[in-house]
Amino acid sequence: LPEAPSARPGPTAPVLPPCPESPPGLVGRLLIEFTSPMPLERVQRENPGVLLGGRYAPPDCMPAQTVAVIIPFRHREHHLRYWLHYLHPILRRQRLRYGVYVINQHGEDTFNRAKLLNVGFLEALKEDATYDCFIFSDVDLVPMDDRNLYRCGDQPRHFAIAMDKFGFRLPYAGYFGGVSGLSKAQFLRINGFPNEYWGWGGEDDDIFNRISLTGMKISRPDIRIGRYRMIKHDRDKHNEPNPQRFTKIQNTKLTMKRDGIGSVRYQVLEVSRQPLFTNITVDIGRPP
Ligand code: UDH
Repeated sequence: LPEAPSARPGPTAPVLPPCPESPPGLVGRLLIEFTSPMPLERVQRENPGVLLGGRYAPPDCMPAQTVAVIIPFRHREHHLRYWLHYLHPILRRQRLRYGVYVINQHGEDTFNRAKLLNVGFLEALKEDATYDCFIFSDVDLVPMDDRNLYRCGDQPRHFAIAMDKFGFRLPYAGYFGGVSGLSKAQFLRINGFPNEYWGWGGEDDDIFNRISLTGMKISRPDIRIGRYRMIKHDRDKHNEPNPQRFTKIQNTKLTMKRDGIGSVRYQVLEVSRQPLFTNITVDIGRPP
């Protein structure tokens, strides 16, 4: 494999000033719609500054963090095109140094979102050990406001707090689904995410429990800024609601010690650097 572009200046590059705390040039509320088809060629043409593998760094300043955006994925190419179309320009305006990783579950066994996110954390770090902030985003969620900054803070962050499908409100106080962000240290402190939630549901509540049990608190944007559009879709095959989820989330305190980033087993089948993202196809096994 050719060396990954690091989106970092080389040794001879001039020293850049630190990026400002609030990025200038944000536009605020955005018009997001999913009606016209979105060819990848167009997205590529409109994002010439994005390097192979979906890497980007602002040309004129040095960001404080390096952000890996991790997307759990299977058979959602059409959603991914919209996501790339909307997110790359937003992340660029936010003056982030970032890379986009699509973690593609191989085969047709039951989907496992949280395990894919664990894989993304480890594989992104293998590619660039300087990643210190991880944003975990579903492929079908697009922020409606670019002031919702995709970066990490002193507490784990929940970004998708006002989704259209929930009437632009949190569905419940402990909701941590959709789009979230943890620094490397925060992620390791909770032993990463659970690997044992197969099928739909519960894994986000388990992550919420892990955060609370380690004494951290969720940080959230203003409700007017944390708005999201979700691309409408039917339930996927092989991601049926997991009937075990209700009992499993009662036991996070016991399970989080043995099940997490320290115990994840998988096999990477392919890493391919596309113009707008890095695709990692992985065999994560199947439920016991
Ligand atoms: N995902 C895939 N492929 C799959 C399943 C899930 O890529 O086959 C990823 C994708 O990033 C998705 C995320 O996992 O955004 C979460 O899965 P989801 O979109 O199925 O979860 P959500 O709660 O929807 O958004 C549940 C089914 C809703 C059906 C509603 C019918 N009106």
